[in-house]
Parts: sequence; C-alpha cells; structure tokens
Amino acid sequence: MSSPAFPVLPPAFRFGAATAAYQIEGAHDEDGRGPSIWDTFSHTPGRTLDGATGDTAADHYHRYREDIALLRELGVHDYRFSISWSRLLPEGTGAVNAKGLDFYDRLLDELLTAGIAPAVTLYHWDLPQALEDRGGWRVRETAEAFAAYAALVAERYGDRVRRWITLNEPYCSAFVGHAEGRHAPGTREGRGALAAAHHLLVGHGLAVRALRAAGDQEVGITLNLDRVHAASDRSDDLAARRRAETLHNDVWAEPLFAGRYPAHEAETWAGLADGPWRQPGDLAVIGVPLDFVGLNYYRPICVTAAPHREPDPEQRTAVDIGVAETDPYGTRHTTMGWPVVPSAFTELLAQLHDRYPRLPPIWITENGSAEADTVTPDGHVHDGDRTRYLADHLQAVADAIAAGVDVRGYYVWSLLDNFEWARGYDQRFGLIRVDYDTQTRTPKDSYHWYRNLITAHRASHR
Ligand code: IFM
Repeated sequence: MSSPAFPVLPPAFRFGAATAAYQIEGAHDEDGRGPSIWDTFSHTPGRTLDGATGDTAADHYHRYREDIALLRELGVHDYRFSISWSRLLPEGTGAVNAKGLDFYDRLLDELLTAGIAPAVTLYHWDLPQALEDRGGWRVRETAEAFAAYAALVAERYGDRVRRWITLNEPYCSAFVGHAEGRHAPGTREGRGALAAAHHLLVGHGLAVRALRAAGDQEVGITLNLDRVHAASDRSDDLAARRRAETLHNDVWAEPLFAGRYPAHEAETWAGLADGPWRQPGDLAVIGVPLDFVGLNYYRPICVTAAPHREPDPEQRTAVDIGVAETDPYGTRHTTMGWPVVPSAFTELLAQLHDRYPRLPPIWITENGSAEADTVTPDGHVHDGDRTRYLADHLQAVADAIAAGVDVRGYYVWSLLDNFEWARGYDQRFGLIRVDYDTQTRTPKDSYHWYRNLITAHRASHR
C-alpha cells in the first residue's frame, strides 16, 4: 500500500505524541507510590479484560530513557504525558514522596536534553485511593486537594514546563467512572456523578490559579467533546441530540467558555443537575480564561430517542438520559468498535469555533486508532489502517484551519501500545509496538510515516 500524502499545516504548527501515567509507567508500588483508584479497580476481579492491571504496563518508569530516544528519533516538538498524583502524594495530600518527585525530574531533564517540550497533564483519571476513601470527586475537598497538588507540581517543575493541562477528559472521570461504572471508581450513581462533574471543574479552576501563581505558564484543560448527530429530523431525535450534547459537551464547555451552566440540563436530568454541590462564585472559578483548550477526538456519535431504562429520575444514573446510539456511518471501524469519520472532526472544530467566541486556541491533545496489528516474520508492523487514519484526521484538522479555526498542534494517541483501561492490553493504539512479555519496542510503519511527515514539515518551513 502506498503511503498517504502529507497534509499541509501552518508553519508554527507543532506535532507531538501523548501518553498517560497509569497506562505506561508500571512500578505501581515502587519508590513510595501510593495506590490510586485505578490500582483498586483493576485489581478487583471482573473489572478489566482478563484481569489486566497497570502494575507493569509498558514499564516506562524504568525504560523512560529508551522511550525518549524513540521520541527524539520521531522528531516531535512536544511530548504530552501525565503525572501520577499518588506517586508524589501517596495519600493525596500531606506528605510528599521525594522519590516520586525525582522520577519526573529525571523524565523532564531527559526530554529537555532531547530538545522536546513537555506538555504535562496533572490528572489523567488516577485519583489517589486515599482521597476516594474520603469521598473522591463527590466532595469539594478533593477539588481543594487537587489545587494543592497543582501548586506542588508547579513549584517543582515550573522552571522546565511551560504547558500544563489540568484534567484529561473529565467526562470519563465523572460519567464513565461514577455513572456507567466501566471505569474507576466503578460506581453507578446519579447525583454522585453530577457532583463529581462539578467538583472536577472547580478543581480545574483552582488548579489554574495555582499553576499561574508559579510563573509564566500556559494552562489549559483537555476535553473529549463529541460531534453528535441525530438519527433523524424527528423532534424526539433532535431532543435526544440536545440531551446527548448536554451530557457530552455542554456540562464542560458552557461553564468553561460561556460562564453558565448548560441550557438543557433540567430536561436532560429531570431536575437533578442543580444540586447542593454548586456554590455561589463557582462559575467564576471554573470560567477563568485559559491559554488553550485540548481536544481529544476519535469518532462521532449518532443518537436516537429511547425509553429510560429506569423511569424514576432519583434512581437513574446520570448517563440514562433517554438516548440510544446508532451507527449510520457505513465506514470501517477501529478495533475499539468506533466508526472512522474524519469529516466529523472538521465539523466539531467548526462547531466549537462558531459557538464559543471566547474559545482559546485549540490543541489536539489526542487522536489515533486502535488496530489489529500483527508482526511480520521479519519483525515489521505494517499498520496501514492506522497511518491512513492519522493522515485523514490531520487533513480534517487542516480543513478546519483553512475554515478559520485556530488549531495550534496535534498529538498522536499514543506513543506506545499501553493499558487501555477496562479493555486491558487488547487494544493497541501505539505508534510503537510493545511486546508485553519482553517489553521490546518496535516502531510501526505509522511511526515512520509520522516521522517523515514531521521531517517534511520542518524542512518546508525552515
Ligand atoms: O487511552 C485513552 C486515553 O487514556 C484517554 N483518551 C482516549 C484514549 C483511547 O481510549
């Protein structure tokens, strides 16, 4: 198969790759790290595919030098990774673990020596278990603890990190974690999920202040906003789309970029949304202007109206909004079962641009595909479908930029194959294959394509 052509992006556009602590680090109980909700969840029988855990993952804690050498060879401008909160603060607050701080010192120094700029996420779903035991994101104290953690990190690493991401995909933390129960902490709550969503946003706003107090930092948040289509123009399907947009998008984007709570929240949650967790002044904390917004995009969703599984609003989980997903796209699917629809990416970017005049510049902080990779007898991974996915989605970004959307950079998810949460090690998103028996790294064809793209981009704008 011939290689896809390189999309043309603006001269200052930056390319990167992304990972997250629990998905790659391993060393779960080493050098004083405390447990997180993902240690507890993955060690609970039946929660993850084949009982997979992040105990070892891609062993990045011990192999970070090798991984950064691969990043340098790839030629990226930026590397997005996350810090494990419980590696620094094993109890979530209080005593600091010096060996944990040292690890990220070593990682940052190695990156800077390689000429790669770090983009650091503070929270990629791994809440210290000690904080979960005290109420987790359902309580405001966790938002305050998050701000204290942000202050610690900014103080220690602020001399080497310019770009900070407070939260990764709070939608998943709040609703996949506390309503669907497919992610840690694995509960099925209604009010708890909505309280968690709110406290995540308050924690974000408090953390922005803490990070900025430490110096001249660029601070943003990463959201997985969705392009939502309606299955038909029928009024019930259009209302279903409004509820789905409320759940997936408006909960986050309205307070962050428009200073208000979602317009359709009452009809989405039958009055549950406006709970006692909201306090006067919270919207001002949440809506602090940001330097950028990170966007993670994989696929669109299409919805149709459906009966509530549980008619009593008090008993419903926060994701039971009377909506079912359909799949009218007629395209191929990745091994995650997600339809591949690059045009929806352009639509989403344009929609955000049109809807929010105060939207800061956008960074694509994740995009990529899980594929059924195989290793050929001579040791290669010919992942043409992934390369095509990346090329088509980068072209979708280029199309949005041409239409006037301010997108500054693009990070592939993911640098390495890794622990795909409840899906364990079955799903491979990496540009680099990881053999989990030997921890051998093998760059796939998509890695070489991405490296050539970056090389061509740098050369044409020298
Ligand atoms: O692996 C995840 C990542 O942690 C968050 N965004 C989506 C990815 C693929 O599911």
